[in-house]
Amino acid sequence: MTDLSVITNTIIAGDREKICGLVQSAVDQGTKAGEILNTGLIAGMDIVGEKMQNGDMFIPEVLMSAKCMSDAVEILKPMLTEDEMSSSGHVVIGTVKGDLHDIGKNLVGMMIESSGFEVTDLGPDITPDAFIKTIQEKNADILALSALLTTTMPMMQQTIDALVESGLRDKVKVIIGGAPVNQDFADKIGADGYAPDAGSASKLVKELTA
Ligand code: B1M
Repeated sequence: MTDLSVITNTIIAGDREKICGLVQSAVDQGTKAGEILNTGLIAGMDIVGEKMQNGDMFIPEVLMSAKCMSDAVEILKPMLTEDEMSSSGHVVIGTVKGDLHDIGKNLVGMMIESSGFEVTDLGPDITPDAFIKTIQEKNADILALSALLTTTMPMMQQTIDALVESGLRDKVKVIIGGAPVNQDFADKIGADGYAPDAGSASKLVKELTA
């Protein structure tokens, strides 16, 4: 039987050359796809998230781990039963209108997806209406807003206001992040949470949907 801790450690190391071979050999030896996913891969990404939060891993390394995770999931997808594939919830993410920065937001989306959520990433420069339309279409549980400019911080407030007006505010939790925002700002605009980095964001999403 495959030692799944080797897969966990390979995810943490972000070793894209090794991960697919290890996952395939675990499958060949009869380990269930769901077990490889949860005990091997997601466990690895959880540790990556913690290390990022503690400053023990940096953005390029985290990106390698997230890419490793995507490669591995592609192998497992056809073998996962509907139950094993069922996600922990749906997250709609985007950078608010007027803001073109998307590198941090992409990382946050990848980390959340790696921890077992379905993610619809709308990209940068997203209007409140576009967020609302997608939340309705996907029946989303979480709206994740990113902003990198002090000038686009008010757009986070406007997006939450539009959500209230649409009648959807009670159905979806809102989290925010990005260099110029903090917990005080999140409280002020009525968001449900703030995360300083991608690792904390994926932890926060889990807490809010638990
Ligand atoms: Co711009 N830019 N930029 N820029 N840019 C900054 C943000 C700036 C701080 C540079 C500076 O002056 N020192 C400054 C903002 C100042 C301010 O408002 N306080 C700035 C400016 C002024 C501008 C322009 C106005 C410049 C101009 O045209 N005069 C312009 C604005 C364009 C627009 O958006 N309308 C502009 C344009 C650009 C580029 C297009 C050239 C490019 C963006 C490319 C892209 O994203 N595709 C760019 C870049 C690259 C930067 C810097 C250099 C790097 C940003 C980045 O990607 N960091 C940035 C300076 C800097 O940060 N050193 C700067 C890496 C990324 C992984 O970190 O995005 O912080 P970050 O994400 C982190 C956390 O913040 C957090 O987790 C991530 C990972 O840990 N996080 C979340 C982010 N979103 C989250 C969401 C969450 C939770 C956590 O939950 C939902």
